[in-house]
Amino acid sequence: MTQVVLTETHGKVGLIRINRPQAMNALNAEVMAGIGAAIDAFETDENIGCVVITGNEKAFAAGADIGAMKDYDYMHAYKNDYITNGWERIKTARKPVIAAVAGFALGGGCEMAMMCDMIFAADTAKFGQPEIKLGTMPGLGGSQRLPRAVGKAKAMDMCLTARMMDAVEADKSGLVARVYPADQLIDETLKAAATIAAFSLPVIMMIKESVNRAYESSLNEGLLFERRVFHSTFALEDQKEGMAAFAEKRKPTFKNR
Ligand code: CO8
Repeated sequence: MTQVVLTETHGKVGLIRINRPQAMNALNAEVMAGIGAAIDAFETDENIGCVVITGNEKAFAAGADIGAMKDYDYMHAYKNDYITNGWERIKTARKPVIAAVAGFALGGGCEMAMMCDMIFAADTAKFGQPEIKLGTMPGLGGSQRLPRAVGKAKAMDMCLTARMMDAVEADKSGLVARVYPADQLIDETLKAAATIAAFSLPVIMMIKESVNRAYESSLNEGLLFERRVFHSTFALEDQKEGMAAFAEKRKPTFKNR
């Protein structure tokens, strides 16, 4: 049987590939469980410092699997808390997760990309929340994360007209961190992930946690959180090593503690 989620490690980087090419990588419970299991494994692996999630050249993921959900009724969706259990593992990952998006990232695919800490896009990437065309709406965070990423006007436009945003517009609008020619996307994303993973793991995690606070708290609460976490870095051997190495004009050797 084909595995719908494949994993590889590249040095200190864990790579997760969604592998349902015949269905444009549409997301179903099996795919999400596979992604969850891969994240669990990379989170517990001391050697991994950053995770990348990607699809294939045609699609990151073209949404939730329409075939699987088309006959659900309200009671089924509500009672089973559809797309909750097992679908949001990325959100709770403590190591950074980068989405490397080529081709379509639509509906749940766009939402899953936005659940990651940042998106690197191929010049072929197309983002959209076209659920309205199916008589439904974003359900995995699209109506909340998209406005925070691109502003209310563009988010309304995309969710209400179902239009897609290409890589140039996504870059200009702040939805993606970087854009690369499609054939360089994975290499460049892995390179950036390796850069991150070479730093001190506790510091990586503290920075991720602090940046995420910017979305989840008031400015003052976020500033206080940042200040306290910053103070705590002075308890790290890696802070001593990083600053000593700077003073001694040498490369630091971080021990992740
Ligand atoms: N679900 C199931 N199968 C899909 C999906 C999907 N979302 N998208 C594509 N496929 C299948 C097609 O049915 C087709 O299968 P087959 O060859 O057996 O007919 C195959 O993938 C190839 O697709 P196309 O022939 O349509 O390829 P095109 O290049 O012509 O078009 C598109 C590509 C534009 C991506 C087109 O397939 C499309 O519009 N797909 C649907 C996009 C969409 O509406 N996504 C939103 C889904 S709803 C959703 O995500 C709910 C969000 C809330 C929950 C989120 C949880 C993750």
